Amino acid sequence: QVPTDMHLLGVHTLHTYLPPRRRSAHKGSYGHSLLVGGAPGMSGAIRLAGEAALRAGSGLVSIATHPDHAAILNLHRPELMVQAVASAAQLRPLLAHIDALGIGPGIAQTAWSRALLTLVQNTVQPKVLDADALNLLAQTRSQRDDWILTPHPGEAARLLACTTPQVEQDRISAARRLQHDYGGVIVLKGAGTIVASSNGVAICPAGNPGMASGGMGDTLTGIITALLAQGLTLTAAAETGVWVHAHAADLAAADGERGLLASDLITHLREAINV
Ligand code: NPW
Ligand code: AMP
Ligand code: MG
Repeated sequence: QVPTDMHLLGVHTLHTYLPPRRRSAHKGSYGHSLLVGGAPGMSGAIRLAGEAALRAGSGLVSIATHPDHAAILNLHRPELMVQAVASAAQLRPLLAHIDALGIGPGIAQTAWSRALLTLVQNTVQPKVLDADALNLLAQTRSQRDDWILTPHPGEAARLLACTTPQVEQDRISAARRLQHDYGGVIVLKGAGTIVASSNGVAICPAGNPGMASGGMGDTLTGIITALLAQGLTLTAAAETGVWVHAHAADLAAADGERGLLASDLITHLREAINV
């Protein structure tokens, strides 16, 4: 028997939470997303997050990234705005003009990323923390009600100070414990992604093992950030983003699961979010 506080995600999730575009809409109607990340060697992660945010319907998308590669980050995707940030002081002015932010893809664990996270985690906008932002959070263990954390089982284990097999053994309990310990909304990724909020738990039946390739989680960060920027609540953005991400991957897997790339998911995102 399914507990009363549990439900499945599906196309109804998208239709419930994401209204059709108004005829009089303009780009300001759909929010400005900021994606923060991309240490040297991992610029692709934040680029994928930014592209996914564009395809998930954010009116504007900015990326704040390491100065080493900022100048080339929007190559072949000129809709992306890119700012080089060498320090938290250079990131601060960008925060005045955005509606939601996502931090973590490819950000690594350095003095630079620590400083950016410290600034960003205290902003008023709703936010998504992923990847090494979560590994940094595991060291400070703070709690907020305005963030979505998107750990894969390895990151969840670090946040809970346990092992990955312990997380995988009872994924629902692990997601609930993360929500209890860190607040906000938790997206515990993997086959059958779980979204846990203080209102209950949702499970995503969509998605496929073609998604077991680098960069897939980075695109999810971009999608959920874009939905927050469009004004969805934390739970609505997390549930809708998880389903749309998995559905786009299922559309992309029509050509085969083996060799499926995060870029292929992005190619199908527009179709997935307009069903
Ligand atoms: P294992 O191997 O099974 O024991 P890490 P990362 C576990 C960036 N990227 N079920 C797994 O455990 C990211 O944004 C950049 C079970 C493994 O030990 C990050 O910033 C790219 N276990 C950074 O790289 C493309 C699972 O977690 C550990 C699991 C590091 O991210 C790639 C791996 O996690 C990448 O996105 C599952 N479903 N999933 C780019 N193009 O720039 C994961 N694990 O050590 O946190 O490293 O996730 O690769
Ligand atoms: P990350 O490990 O951060 O790159 O995230 C991987 C993404 O791919 C998450 O959204 C996972 O839920 C998804 N994913 C990975 N493997 C599978 C799988 N076997 N079935 C469904 N989704 C998966
Ligand atoms: Mg990841």
